[in-house]
Amino acid sequence: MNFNMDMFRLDGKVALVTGAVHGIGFEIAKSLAAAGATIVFNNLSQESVDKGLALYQEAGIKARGYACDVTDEEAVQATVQQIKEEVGSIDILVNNAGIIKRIPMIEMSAAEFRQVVDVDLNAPFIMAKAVIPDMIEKGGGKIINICSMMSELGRETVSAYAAAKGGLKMLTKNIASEYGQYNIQCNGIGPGYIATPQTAPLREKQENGERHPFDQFIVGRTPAARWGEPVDLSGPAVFLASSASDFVNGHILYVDGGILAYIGKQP
Ligand code: NAP
Ligand code: GCO
Repeated sequence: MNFNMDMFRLDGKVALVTGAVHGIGFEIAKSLAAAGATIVFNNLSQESVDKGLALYQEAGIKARGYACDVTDEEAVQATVQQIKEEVGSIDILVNNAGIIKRIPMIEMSAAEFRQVVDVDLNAPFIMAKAVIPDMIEKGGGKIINICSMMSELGRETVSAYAAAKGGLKMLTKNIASEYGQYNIQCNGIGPGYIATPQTAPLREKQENGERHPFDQFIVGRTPAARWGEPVDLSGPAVFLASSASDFVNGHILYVDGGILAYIGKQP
């Protein structure tokens, strides 16, 4: 087969992007829609799903939204079945829903640690498990797990998040290993520091009007010398969702402005 640009098209594909009502998930969903996919998303409450539906409508995208907690296996199985009946079986799953708790490890309760691991690691397992049987039956599918810098690096206060995102990297490789034979590609995107509600507390202006020290730290630590924008993840997401990446499996594509390549500014 010869290469042509249509390999990046997603026409006729059903894409479920979890937690896609703002931030990274919403932008990824918009890019998959621009490439031709039918968009389905979920969020915790009907209220946030309704807000999401309004945003998609504003963006000119016909999306379907479902209230479903990604950590609830029964609810996930039922929602995936409902999507199959109402929209079609899922061709592309983007495990985007995620939370972070920034608490020094020795002050963090085991319940708080478990909650982060539940959403950021157990839920992608639950979601992938729910969609893989239909992908096998239809002869293939794409799973994209939203990993993190913290799949590779640690830092103060994010022990649970780093443990979960490191685990998600290995879950990605294992799904690729176990289901690659069925033409299922499971890859990760590792965003660098992206300006979204999740990172807003790290970018807030100081009372004296100066930039947050963490904001300055990240810009200095990033060769691109800026925070990422959700749209920086669009091209990588379309690539990994499309047949242009059919021989890419178990890979984590870091989209970080070069952070992981950089030792840091010399003193
Ligand atoms: P965000 O704006 O907070 O979006 C996360 C979404 O997930 C929210 O809509 C949230 O719902 C939803 N969610 C949380 N728990 C859920 C659950 N149990 N069931 C269903 N939905 C749930 O964060 P973001 O920055 O766009 O992050 C998206 C993903 O990228 C996350 O996995 C995050 O860890 C990862 N990431 C972010 C960055 C960054 O710099 N921003 C970098 C690397 C990786 P609510 O609206 O109700 O809160
Ligand atoms: C933090 C940040 C990060 C980012 C992201 C980096 O507190 O260090 O929230 O963890 O959200 O995941 O890739």
